This record gives sequence, structure tokens and C-alpha cells, in this order.
Amino acid sequence: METLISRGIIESYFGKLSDCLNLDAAIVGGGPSGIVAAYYLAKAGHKVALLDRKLSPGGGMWGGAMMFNDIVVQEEAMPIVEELQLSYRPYREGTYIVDSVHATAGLLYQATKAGAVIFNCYSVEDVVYKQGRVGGVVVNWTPVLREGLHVDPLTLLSKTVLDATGHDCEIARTVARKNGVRLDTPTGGVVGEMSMDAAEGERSTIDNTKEIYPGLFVSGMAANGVSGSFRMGPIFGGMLMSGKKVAELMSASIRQQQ
Ligand code: 48H
Repeated sequence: METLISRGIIESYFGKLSDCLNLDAAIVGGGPSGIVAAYYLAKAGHKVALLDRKLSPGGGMWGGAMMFNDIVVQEEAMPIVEELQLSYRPYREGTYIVDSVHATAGLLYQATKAGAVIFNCYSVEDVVYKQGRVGGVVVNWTPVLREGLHVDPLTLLSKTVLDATGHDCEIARTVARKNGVRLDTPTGGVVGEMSMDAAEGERSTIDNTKEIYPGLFVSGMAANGVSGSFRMGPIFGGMLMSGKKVAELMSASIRQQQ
């Protein structure tokens, strides 16, 4: 019995990993924008893997605001909440309340059900960069990096890569720093996010969701971080709409490359 259990996990896991060596979309970061992007890309029939460095993907959504585990979603994003079958309660002035644990678990459930593969405890430490294009991700176990062990990474090639790493914009920073290239941002680099303006932050998240370098897209807080726009606090409609928008942009790019 012990061998059966171990063999089942090993065979299944390595099959899953081998199957992801050539992807349509590699999503770095399993916060709300990354998970929603994974859902729509998988639903469109693309081969999608989402990598998150934590044991529990979900990013900043589990905790609501200051660990009060509810989030606010505005009217414009409710079609996504409906499509992903999340429960919600109307609040005031066109806003709704969603339990943050239910929402995070629900998004993860729908994305994986649609066919997205999630690798947790994976840190993306670099990208594949060839002929002026980002073409994949370089991955290692989070515990290897935390321990500072000198262990080389593995590589997953991908037609498109999404930086959904939140406030830190890690992938965009790495691409600009290591390759000396200009990103499609106001300065050509990572500008860094501004202080709180909830309405403006929500609006600009959608505008800033785009391809910032051939093969490299940004969503969610990373979109505002790279372009130097405002944070918005615990209102999550912008994150959901950014995930949907970036999935459409990436899907068009994937189709062009086929
Ligand atoms: C693998 C990585 C790496 C890496 C980071 O921050 P997130 O929740 O992302 P978003 O942008 O979808 O959502 C932002 C939202 O949660 C938020 O913080 C808001 C609305 N803040 C407003 C405010 O005013 O503060 O998730 C990012 C995820 C995390 O799970 C990280 O573990 C993961 O990315 N991650 N995974 N390799 N190099 N870097």
C-alpha cells in the first residue's frame, strides 16, 4: 500500500510537470488577478500553468482587510463574480461584500476545474529571454531559495508570460535589470506604485494591464506598480477585471503565434 501511494503521486506529479514544459501561458503569482487570468485562458482552451511561491496560492485575498476576512467588489466586476459562481451580499452604492476565504477558494476551484495547472511552492527566479522576447520562466523550489542552497533551476517555455506578482512586480524588474531593456511604462523601467487612491487605483489597474515587453504581460497590482499608479486597498473588482483583460490579450498573442 505504501508503495502504491508513493508511486501514484510520483507518476502523476512528474506527468503533470512534463506536460507543462511547453506552455501557452505561464502565470507568475496566484493572487486574484493571476487566478482569474488562469481561469479565462484555460477556458479558452490554452495550456496554462500558474506558479506561486507560497504553499497556499491566493496572494493578498485570503486576509480581506487587516485580517477582517471580507472584501468589497464594485458593480462593474460582478459579471465575473457571477460567472465564477461566488456567493455575495449587496452592500451600498453599487458595491457588494464577498467572504474573502470563500472567494479565494472559489477562484482557485474554478481555475483548476477549467484546466489550469497550479504549481505551488515554485518561485520564478528568472525568465527565458531570446531574440528580444520573453519566452518562458525559470523555476526553483521556494525552500531551496529560502535556504540559499546553490541548486540550479528548471525551465518552462511559454508563448506568453504574465507578471501577476503583486506589489513587487518581480518579473518585470528582473527582465529590465538583467537585460537592460525598455519596458512599455512611462520611464521604460518599473516606476513603483503610489499611495492610496481607491477610485483612481481601480481605474488605472485596467488601463495598465497590458503587454509591457514582447511576450511579457502584467496584471493586478503589478500593472499599477510597473506604471507608477495608485494602490486601492481591499476593493477587488479591479484585480478580477484585470485578470480577465490580460487573459484576452494573452489569448490573442497565443493565437498569433500558432
Ligand atoms: C512565484 C510569486 C513570485 C515569484 C510573487 O499580491 P497578489 O494578491 O496579486 P494581485 O495583483 O493579483 O492582487 C493584489 C491584491 O491581493 C492586493 O494586494 C491589493 C488589491 N492591494 C491593494 C493595496 O492597497 O494594498 O498575489 C501575488 C502572488 C503571491 O501569492 C505571491 O506569493 C506570488 O504572487 N509571487 N510567485 N514566483 N517570483 N513573486
